[in-house]
Amino acid sequence: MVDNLVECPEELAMSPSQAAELCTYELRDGVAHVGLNRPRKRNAISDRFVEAIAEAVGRAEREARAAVLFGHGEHFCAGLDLAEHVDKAPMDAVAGSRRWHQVFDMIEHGTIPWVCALHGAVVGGGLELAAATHIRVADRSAFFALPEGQRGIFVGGGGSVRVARLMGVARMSDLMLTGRVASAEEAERWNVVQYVVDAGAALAKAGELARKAAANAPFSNYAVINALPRIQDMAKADGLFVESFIATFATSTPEAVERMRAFLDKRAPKVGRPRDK
Ligand code: 1HE
Repeated sequence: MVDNLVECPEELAMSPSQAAELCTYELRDGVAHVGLNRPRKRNAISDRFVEAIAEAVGRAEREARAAVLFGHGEHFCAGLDLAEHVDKAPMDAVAGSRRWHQVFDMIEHGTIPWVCALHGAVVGGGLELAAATHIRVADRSAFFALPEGQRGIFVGGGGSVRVARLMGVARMSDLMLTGRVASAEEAERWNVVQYVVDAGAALAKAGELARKAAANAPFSNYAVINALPRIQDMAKADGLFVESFIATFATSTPEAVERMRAFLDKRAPKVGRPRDK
């Protein structure tokens, strides 16, 4: 699934309890709930924290049909752990960035959909992490920034690809050049989040959305999170060609046949109008 996966360096290997301290994990109704758990440092992501995220993501992939990612404490995530990063040699910094890419790729192009619940700071690498998930819910306390320019660094967790695709290069350049901080409402208008809810309500909403996604056919979900973004990278004719093959394969699966029959036999619900939901 993940290209060129590099093993976790030995010095970063953690016991399950050490990883659990940094990332909480709970399986509810087939949905994994992964909580960033370093609130005293505003969930700033250190090398060990990246490995804890990798471990939780791997477990969710094995056990769940969908997952929710959220932050414990007052903020979703303050991005890269600057205290650790400040002393890094260039080769360690590049290896760290590449490891973020691998772990975030496990989320973006894995086998299950991820819904992110955002509140407080969604900053730098925190925004890059959120951008690797498939659906983002922000509560009204959430604020979005890319202060890399102010810190003298650059995005290194996939932001130049994922965040730029969500909000566009012009908006991303503005955030990075001027230190602009966006509200939850702006983030929704900019295509960064798909839902804005009242303060404190993001986790419940994310859980509700994840349960809906978990009820889909796993192959359909797999195609949405793996084929759809790849097709955007293709030429139009290539994308249409690939789409036909995926659609044909999906149609031939026993689960699709049963799901279509269930609708025809009136055993499955109709599509409701927006106000019915
Ligand atoms: C940190 C970090 C961090 C907090 N690395 N230690 N990210 C940033 O540039 C964001 C920097 N953080 C902030 O602007 C603020 O901390 C927040 C707006 C997120 C939260 O403010 P607040 O008032 O709730 O918390 P605080 O008092 O600033 O921070 C509490 C502690 O967390 C404090 O440590 P303490 O020892 O004084 O208690 C902070 O130093 C610590 N802390 N954020 C390390 N980021 C792969 S490339 C990605 C590149 C980036 O992500 S660049 C963006 C980095």
